[in-house]
Amino acid sequence: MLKFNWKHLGLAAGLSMTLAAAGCGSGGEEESGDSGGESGGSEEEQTDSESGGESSEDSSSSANYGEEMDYQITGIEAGSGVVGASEEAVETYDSLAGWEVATSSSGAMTTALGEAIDNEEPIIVTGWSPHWKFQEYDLKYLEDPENVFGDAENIKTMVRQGLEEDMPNAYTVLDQFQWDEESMNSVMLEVQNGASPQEAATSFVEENQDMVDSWTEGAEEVDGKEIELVYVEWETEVASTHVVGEVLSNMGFEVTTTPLDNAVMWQSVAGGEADGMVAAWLPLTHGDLYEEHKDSLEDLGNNLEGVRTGLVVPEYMDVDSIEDLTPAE
Ligand code: PBE
Repeated sequence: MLKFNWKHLGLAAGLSMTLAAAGCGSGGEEESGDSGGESGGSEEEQTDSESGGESSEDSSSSANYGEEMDYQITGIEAGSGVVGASEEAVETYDSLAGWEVATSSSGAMTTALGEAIDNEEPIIVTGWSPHWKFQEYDLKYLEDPENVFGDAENIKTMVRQGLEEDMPNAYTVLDQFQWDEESMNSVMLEVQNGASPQEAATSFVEENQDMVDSWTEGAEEVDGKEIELVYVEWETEVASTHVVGEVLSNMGFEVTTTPLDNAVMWQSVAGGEADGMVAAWLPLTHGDLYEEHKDSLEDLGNNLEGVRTGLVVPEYMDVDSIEDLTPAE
């Protein structure tokens, strides 16, 4: 049913919708090179290898970074909160005057990050945790003295109004669903290692029955009732949505999980086309979307505490703060 309503949502979400319809994780990089996102050319290599960790060269090497990166921050999907915050950082910090946030996809961002690290080139990405990039690479968040990216935040569950009456058992589970970073990481890691999100969710649920019991407590099984959960294809949300979906499916629900563009995800739950989502990063990352839709949604509270976003760079870069960067002009 959601499909028929997409068009009425009236958002310029064409690209993401196409990717979503293709239904595959971080695919679509080739379609998303709209405004760049590729790390700089190869001629920068020499400059950078000279700067390898010499603190005496701090100022000169950080002065070169901007130029080497073409004054571009490697972003992800255009509608994501962390891209919005990064654009605000560009407005806020004098050190980022003249910089641009190049939007692409989460998959394209991690590819660019991996390539830059292979070549020890400078790169700044719009980052967040939990994310496997921190296990895979030595990375650091740039300090954000103006607090544009906010403090640690939480991921919350939002459902459509009326869900409690229509599907009290699903409501109970969504209300009680809460886990921790380690659990989420374990599912993300399995997916990263090649399992499908469905397989990873199935084994997580099998291996964590106690946790699952605490989510389903007081909820009764149903007989094939349809429920639709929406999400965005960020690894964190792929993991949580499939785990909740698996739990509901084991209770007898016919679960559909639909990947969407961020703004469309919020709008579909607020409009009642979808039943719920477990992907709301608040108070800051999705703060605008929450403000826009909060009167039409039911907020079921945190499902994961202590997440974070910011500008992330490889450890080998001689910058610690956003203020250490140099403006383009
Ligand atoms: N993220 C992951 C999202 C929320 C979840 C940080 C990429 C965003 O920026 O909107």
